[in-house]
Amino acid sequence: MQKKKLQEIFDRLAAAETIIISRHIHPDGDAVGSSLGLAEILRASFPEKRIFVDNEDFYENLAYLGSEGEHPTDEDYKTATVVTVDCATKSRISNKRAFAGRELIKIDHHVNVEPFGDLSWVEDGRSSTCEMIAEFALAFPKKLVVNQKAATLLYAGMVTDSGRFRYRETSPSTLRYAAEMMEKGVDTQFLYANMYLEEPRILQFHANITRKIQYTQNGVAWLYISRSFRRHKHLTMEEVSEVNYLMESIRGSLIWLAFVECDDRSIRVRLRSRFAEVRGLAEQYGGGGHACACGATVHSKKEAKKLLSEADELVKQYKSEHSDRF
Ligand SMILES: [Mn+2]
Repeated sequence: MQKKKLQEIFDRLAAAETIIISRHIHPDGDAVGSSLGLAEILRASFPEKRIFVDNEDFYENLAYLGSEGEHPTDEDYKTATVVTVDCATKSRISNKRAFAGRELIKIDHHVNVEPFGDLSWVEDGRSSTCEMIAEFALAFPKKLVVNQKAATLLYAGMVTDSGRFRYRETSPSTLRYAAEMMEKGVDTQFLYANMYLEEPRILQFHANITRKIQYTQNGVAWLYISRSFRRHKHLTMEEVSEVNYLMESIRGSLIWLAFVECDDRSIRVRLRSRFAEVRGLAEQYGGGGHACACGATVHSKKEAKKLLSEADELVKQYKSEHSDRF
């Protein structure tokens, strides 16, 4: 079944003259790694094809992974096979022209809440889309070339989306594919220096904000970052959105949330958890994602409070049923 799917994808890509790759908006390491990584594999394997990566937003904080290069014209789309990677829904594709191609292939590891495309390979249990792209490439060793650059991009996405191989979706094959990428000469020291080193001003922000972590009765840890605070401290949305990781190792806090006020005053909620799943909760607030890492949006502090109390209820319930697990 799996083999047949990979073969089908390979056949369509091998037959295409032009291939255009897009990913989700507000990209993370997996979105950038899988889009640029797949493009690099296809360029190295099929030098005669025209391969583009086409998205409408950029990624300052991931610029070290490289840029997309030249973008396709409307004319290019007419004969193109479009591939979307790491993107669950149409509205999250960072490309309004994604459906202007001849056909569309969806490759993703989020829950398939909105199936789309002429062909799709979606497995929500996988730790990253990069892992799937690695599997795809390694399935055709005689035909697909994974060079050092492609391996570095895919490895970057595997490391970031799996929380350095800690999250529950990390499987034996995740590690095998990561090892295969390392064999191709990934410069892990360069990658980690870019992924995990902080500017002193960000460290200062983390120190300040850590003091402001609050807890609900049953241990949901949460932070609220207002628009004025963000502006006053000259922080970008991306910089403040990363505060979740400050709360991820608090004993007893099985769910942790960051509320971040956007410029339009809507409030972005980033939900993370261990053991107790939060995706259902995110979905109630127009969001989604993975079982233990997802996002949603609320429109008032009152609604934020409601979400918080529902998260608290989830922790309470989980703790009452699994007193041996945390
Ligand atoms: Mn991903």
